[in-house]
Amino acid sequence: MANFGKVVVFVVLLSNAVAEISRPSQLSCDFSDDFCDWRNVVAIDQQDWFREERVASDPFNSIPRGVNGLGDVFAYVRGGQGLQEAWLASDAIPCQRSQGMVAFALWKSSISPSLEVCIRQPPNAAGTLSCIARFDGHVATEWVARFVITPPNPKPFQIVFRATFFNPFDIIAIDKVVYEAAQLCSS
Ligand SMILES: [Ca+2]
Repeated sequence: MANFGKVVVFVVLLSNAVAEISRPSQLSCDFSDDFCDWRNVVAIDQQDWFREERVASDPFNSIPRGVNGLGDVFAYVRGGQGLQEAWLASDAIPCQRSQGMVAFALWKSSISPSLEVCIRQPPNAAGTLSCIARFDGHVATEWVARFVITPPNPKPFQIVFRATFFNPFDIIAIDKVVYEAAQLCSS
């Protein structure tokens, strides 16, 4: 019975485990090789983030190149039928003693979808996100630089990019993510 209890505890821990970063730069990512310490979330949302050097739904909705031109891979997600969300979540940040910053390049293929930068706390929480910035509306059909200040946070949390779509042809892409924070706390 004691062993059975241990197995149950282990499985529960495993299913809720989120890797923890030790340096802010682990979340700085250009997506050239992989998603670094960012994870495509499944089950909670409806769409998935992928990596590609160009993507097109139709002549009006395309991301024809990365920030540094064709061949420069970025992360992107497309809409689907009806209201669709796609989350890209960081590994857990143990805590942030002072203000931090997330900077990134954004390309939104049309006006309707939005990209939010959110806090998920505690890590892997199933509930609603607490979003600190939202990028929507008019677009430049080009890569644009964006940044968000992340407030001090005394407990472990994740940063989540949440894309929200209403149109299956829309695309949102991000690249050159940089996360800076003066001090993380060791847990
Ligand atoms: Ca997903």
